[in-house]
Amino acid sequence: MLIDLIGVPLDLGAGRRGVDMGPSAIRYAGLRSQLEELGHTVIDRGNLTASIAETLPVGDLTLRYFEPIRDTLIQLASEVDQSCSQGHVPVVLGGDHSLGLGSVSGAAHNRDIGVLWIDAHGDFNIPSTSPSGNIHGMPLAALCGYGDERLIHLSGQRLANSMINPHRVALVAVRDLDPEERQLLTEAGVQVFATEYIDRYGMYETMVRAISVANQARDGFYVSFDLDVLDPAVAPGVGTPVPGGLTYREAHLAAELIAESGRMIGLDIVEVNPILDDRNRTATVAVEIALSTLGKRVWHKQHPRTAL
Ligand code: Z70
Ligand code: MN
Ligand code: MN
Ligand code: MN
Repeated sequence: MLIDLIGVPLDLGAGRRGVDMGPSAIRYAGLRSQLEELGHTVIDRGNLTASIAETLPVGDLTLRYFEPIRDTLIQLASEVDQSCSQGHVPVVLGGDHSLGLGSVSGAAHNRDIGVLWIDAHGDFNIPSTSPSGNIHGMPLAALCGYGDERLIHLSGQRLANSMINPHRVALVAVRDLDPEERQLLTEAGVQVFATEYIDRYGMYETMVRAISVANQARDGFYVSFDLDVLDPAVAPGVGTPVPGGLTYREAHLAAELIAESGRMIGLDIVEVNPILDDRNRTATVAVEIALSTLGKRVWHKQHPRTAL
């Protein structure tokens, strides 16, 4: 595969500083060299430009830092669109999860794609339901056409053909939803595989079903992976740790099944916060998971598939 790394040093969408350093931490953990060892060709496109919180007014408190976020997301959508058009696989290094609105919009531009959103949170708020006004709690809603018009039509014309069908969206391992966010997810028809689903059916069945939802789209699916989906014991370096997260092995199994589908068209790795991390452990796990989604296996690639 030809893989484009795109760094997005953005933290304006989060409630605290630090995830702007995520791209450096992930590169430092050896992403490029390990992808090359797997046999991929890697082009590191460097970092996009993002503004610094201390230099800016917050703006509208129900949509904090909207304008500088929009400027970065428009660049990102264009880079991801280009990467996909060349037949490459974009791997976006975050950065806060507001960037998912840019990356997925770019991947969906004139393409019919599903989305696997792997996250402790729903990221399905709109300004009137958000408890924080933080845009990283809103990107999935905006991708599905819910929320502030300025988010939905990020740059007017350019992203007009980028809407995601919520019936092709699977939310995996979610365990922290705001009350009205829950209602909105139901209304939209997003398939929610909460942690209790994983406890009942196991990670294998959960992922087979989640992938089959996202895979209904003609052109494959995009994977947006928020590191806070992992248990805080495995990934301490995130802004909003939530107990009861995925184990190291569940996360790797999810990634291996994604790779096995052969249908992933792009990947986000977001919300790594080096300030809160323990000796770059979270970035290191992020790299390991990225490698598994891109084909790394411990042993033989063939496993008999359980009928579901
Ligand atoms: C809450 C909100 C969120 C990540 C926190 C939290 C959203 N639902 N997302 N941390 N990664 O403010 O909308
Ligand atoms: Mn998120
Ligand atoms: Mn999250
Ligand atoms: Mn519906």
